[in-house]
Amino acid sequence: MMMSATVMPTMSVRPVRRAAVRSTPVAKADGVAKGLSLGMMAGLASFTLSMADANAATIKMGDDSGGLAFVPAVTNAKAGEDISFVNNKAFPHNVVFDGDNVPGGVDADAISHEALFNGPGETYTLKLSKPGTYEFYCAPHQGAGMQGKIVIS
Ligand SMILES: [Cu+2]
Repeated sequence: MMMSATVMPTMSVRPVRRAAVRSTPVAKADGVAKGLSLGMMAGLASFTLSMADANAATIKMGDDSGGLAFVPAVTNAKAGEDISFVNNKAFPHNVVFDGDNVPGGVDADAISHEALFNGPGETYTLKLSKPGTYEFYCAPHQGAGMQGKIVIS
């Protein structure tokens, strides 16, 4: 009973104070608040973008000038990270992991994408959980040396 009696007066004072502050510089105060929250949102957006970049690797199939290559030829990634092969130029391409050149116990067929990519931008995303070196090639262009490596740490 005593406590609620002491709390009541302070609670009734607060709305009065706020109203007094707002009555003079309303526009300015709102402008600052909006600017701040927009800035914070922009910061948050760029933070999440950079986080996404840090957790994904992209390998182009065909270099930008139409060369028969995976770009980059060697990709370093972390276990469990998204690794995306993106069809770029000079397709059709595919991604065949070499059973003799993947870490022991890894099923090379299961991580390969033998179906051909025929359209620009077609993407194959996989995750590799076992550390080590994974070598792959493009079957149609193996003779031309279209091959690459992923090193998982
Ligand atoms: Cu190819």
